[in-house]
Amino acid sequence: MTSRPEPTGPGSPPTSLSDGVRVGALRGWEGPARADRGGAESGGEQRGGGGAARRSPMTEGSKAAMEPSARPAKRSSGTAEAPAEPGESPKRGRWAPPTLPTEPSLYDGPFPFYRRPAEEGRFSLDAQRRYHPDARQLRYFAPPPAEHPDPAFDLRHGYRDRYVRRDESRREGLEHLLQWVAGNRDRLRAQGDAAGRPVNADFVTWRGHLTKVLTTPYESQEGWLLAVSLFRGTLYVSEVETAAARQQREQRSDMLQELAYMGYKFERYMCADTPDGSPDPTGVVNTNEAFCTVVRTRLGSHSLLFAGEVDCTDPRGAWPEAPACYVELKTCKELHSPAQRKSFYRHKLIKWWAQSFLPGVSRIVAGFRAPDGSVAALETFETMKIFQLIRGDRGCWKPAVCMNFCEAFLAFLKRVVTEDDPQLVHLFAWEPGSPVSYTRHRDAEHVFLPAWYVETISRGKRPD
Ligand code: 0WD
Ligand code: CA
Repeated sequence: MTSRPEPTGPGSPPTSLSDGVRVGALRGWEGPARADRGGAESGGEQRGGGGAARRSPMTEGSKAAMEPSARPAKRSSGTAEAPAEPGESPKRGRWAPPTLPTEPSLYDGPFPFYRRPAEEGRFSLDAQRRYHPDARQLRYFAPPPAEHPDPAFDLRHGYRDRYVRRDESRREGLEHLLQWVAGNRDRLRAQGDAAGRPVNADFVTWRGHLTKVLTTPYESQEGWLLAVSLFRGTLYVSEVETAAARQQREQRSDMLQELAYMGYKFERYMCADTPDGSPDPTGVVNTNEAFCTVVRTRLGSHSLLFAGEVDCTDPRGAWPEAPACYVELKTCKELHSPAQRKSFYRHKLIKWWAQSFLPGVSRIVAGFRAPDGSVAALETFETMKIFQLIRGDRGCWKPAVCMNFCEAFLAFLKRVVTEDDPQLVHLFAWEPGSPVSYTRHRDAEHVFLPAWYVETISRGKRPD
């Protein structure tokens, strides 16, 4: 990460970022699934917003959020990149590349349109981290029987001798998701795209990257770096590990590693390998294994195709269809007081909500850990009802702010990244307390769309 970035900014300085977002795109959210779900209505709408459905024009607050900030791009402490200085573009004089502010008050408008996510596909990663275009790693929700709600789980069991950890130093980027896209390219192209794009979506990314974007207005600890390339009409977004995150990963204490293990172990106690099976907590925990759902949805004017790892399905639950059938499993330190619960709602539930709301996962089941590594209580959170838990707390986060910010961020990406070239990478950086800024890179070290993918998708290009 020593290369010097190119001068930033699109061809000409934008007059207003609001060009990228139409006022109509911030209308009240709408729920019903579109005809692309075959008209099948089940499980209700993608609700979960911060209040009643409204159709109102963009508020002054959210409009202000779309205006470019006059501030120059700030150095992101998480990266070794030099920021582009206004003076680097000689013709532009004192023009500075636009930045995107993140203050919650700027995004406090009505909940934006978010289409109910539809599952487009599934894939699995096996114990050796090999990709399979099927659901072989899907597991089944198998909680302890209601008559015996006190689970006898020992979350520490097996940490020393039955734990196979994924090699996290190997950066995978979008690799497995791109494998899925490439394998489904005929279908993706056939889905009809007015622009004739080989992949019919404005954005392709991991769900986890969008989770980070959603929670940005309320995040005070960890920044992020997202690399973006425009290729054949689709923006690909792939996270780059910040220096701070890398340091944290490499220096993770044994205690933190054990805590992470306890989260995976909880999954083993709560899931079975077959629909009618029982959990086998004696097995090895192998974090190479994953089951991912690929969903398609729309946020305002942006169509999204993203994949997320999900823990299990509950085909007998109230929402048998994917992706609503999926259940997210979480562990958390036991809560002893109303103050602790309030803090949990403010700081932890926002991440849980964002992660599950994005792909339309309907339920989160939490195991509250006691100091001895047992689970003191289980609690279910319905994703769509989480806003009810927090709306009484005035200082709490708001789902609409998260979604409006995400919409503004995606509009910002569209506005900035306009050159269709998989070798050109814009690096968007954010650190708490600063606006989102970006730098441009053409060197191989930043390129993240693999050559095999570019070739595969290019080959399928329709003759002009
Ligand atoms: O290569 C990388 N640096 C990363 C790879 C960073 C982040 C994720 N991934 C991989 C994951 O292993 C998985 O294959 O991407 C896929 C998941 O993407 P996602 O669903 O978009 O990620 P996210 O929502 O952040 O995490 C979902 C689950 C986690 O569940 P919890 O309950 O912990 O949020 O994916 C797992 C984890 O179970 N997961 C990981 N497992 C091992 N190592 C990691 C990781 N670094 N990140 C997520
Ligand atoms: Ca989980």
